[in-house]
Amino acid sequence: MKRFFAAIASVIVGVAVVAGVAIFASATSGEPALLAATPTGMVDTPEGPMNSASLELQVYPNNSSEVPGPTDGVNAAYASQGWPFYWPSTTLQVPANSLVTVTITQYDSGGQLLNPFWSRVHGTVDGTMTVDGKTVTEWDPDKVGHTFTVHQYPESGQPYFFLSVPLPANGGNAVGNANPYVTDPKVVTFTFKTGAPGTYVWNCEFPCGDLYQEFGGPMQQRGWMSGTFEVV
Ligand SMILES: [Cu+2]
Repeated sequence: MKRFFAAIASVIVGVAVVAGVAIFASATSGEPALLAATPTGMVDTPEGPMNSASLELQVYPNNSSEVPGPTDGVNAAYASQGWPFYWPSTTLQVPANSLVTVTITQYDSGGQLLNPFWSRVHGTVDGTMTVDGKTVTEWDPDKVGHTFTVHQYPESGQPYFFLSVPLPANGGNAVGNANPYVTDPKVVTFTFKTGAPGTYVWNCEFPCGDLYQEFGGPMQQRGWMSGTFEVV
């Protein structure tokens, strides 16, 4: 009988630990609300007519009264420390088998990438992006603010997908905590094709965080410099 109660007690403790970890993880992960691309109708492509959609994001050097950024749970600490973040969400969704155009308005400063691979555009139509209306295939690796880099989970059950663009750095008062934000942010646009549905992750490859060669802290935090990228 004693053994029976000990077994029951250990199961209850086990369940409590798992539930506790789940609650802690969900409370601290701060998964932002879903941001789905806006459908923009059919367009002609060399492969025939295709659905299209658009998505708009901003990158800020720090939160402010103008743009609060994520503030729930663990995010409150990042917000008070003035880390940069993608906005309005890092939980992104785009349609499958479509031509998707993303516009990112970049208000932050920057510096040198650790690896110049990330200074080049990868995975867009024609391998290009535009910066303030000008078409380019790369950016000076010493003047990058952030990158938007979508990649595959290490699994083979879904289509391969890889996309990466560098976001040019601003100079001037974008350095450090900038309030007000620069009035002439860098506007980056790029277009890519999606295939069959899949679930991917994205992050920034510029060392803009804390710890681990500045790849820790907000760099690995949903709502800041990483998120999910769903093709549906
Ligand atoms: Cu970054």
